[in-house]
Amino acid sequence: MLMPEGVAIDGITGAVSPATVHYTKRLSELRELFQDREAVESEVERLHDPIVYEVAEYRKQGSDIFFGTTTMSPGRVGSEYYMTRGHFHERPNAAEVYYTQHGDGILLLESRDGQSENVEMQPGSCAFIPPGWAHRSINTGSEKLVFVWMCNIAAGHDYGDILKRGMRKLVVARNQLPVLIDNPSWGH
Ligand code: M6P
Ligand code: ZN
Repeated sequence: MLMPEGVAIDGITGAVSPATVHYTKRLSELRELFQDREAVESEVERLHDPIVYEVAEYRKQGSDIFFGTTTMSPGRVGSEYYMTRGHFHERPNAAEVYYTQHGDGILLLESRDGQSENVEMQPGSCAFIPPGWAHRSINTGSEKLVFVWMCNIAAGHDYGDILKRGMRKLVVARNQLPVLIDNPSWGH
């Protein structure tokens, strides 16, 4: 029998305690996400392959839900802000919830047929990600972006489609402020 347990989540660092999985994604692992590949290489060099985001999970076998945090560093590659890979869920009926604890960001969503939506991420905002929508988070602030997520344990991550076609919108800095623009290489 699974036993109840309190899990501490630090709203500033995103630390989950106890956590069952923890991983980091560095810029060199995320090269393909950014438009300006030369800028990626020079930032990898200049910042010694910085951590773009970290994920800490709490997952128990025998449960149908799991949860955790994603903690994103502030930063940009050229004019594009740091982002997660973005994925669809493999399971067609699997939704997800993102509850932002710290920082400022944009949650970009995209349906299979290319409809684009976005939800602001700021402390206290809780985003509902419906089944069938790819989701990518972007840190548009100058501090860490920390959010708690929760979804079905069997939701599954489908990265391939978003990696191949990119997302329809890019989030870029214009006069130091985030704006959404059309992705010129979307679908290519
Ligand atoms: C959120 C959740 C995780 C996901 C993470 C990083 O925290 O949706 O399931 O793994 O973001 O996003 P990605 O896996 O797309 O890089
Ligand atoms: Zn997801």
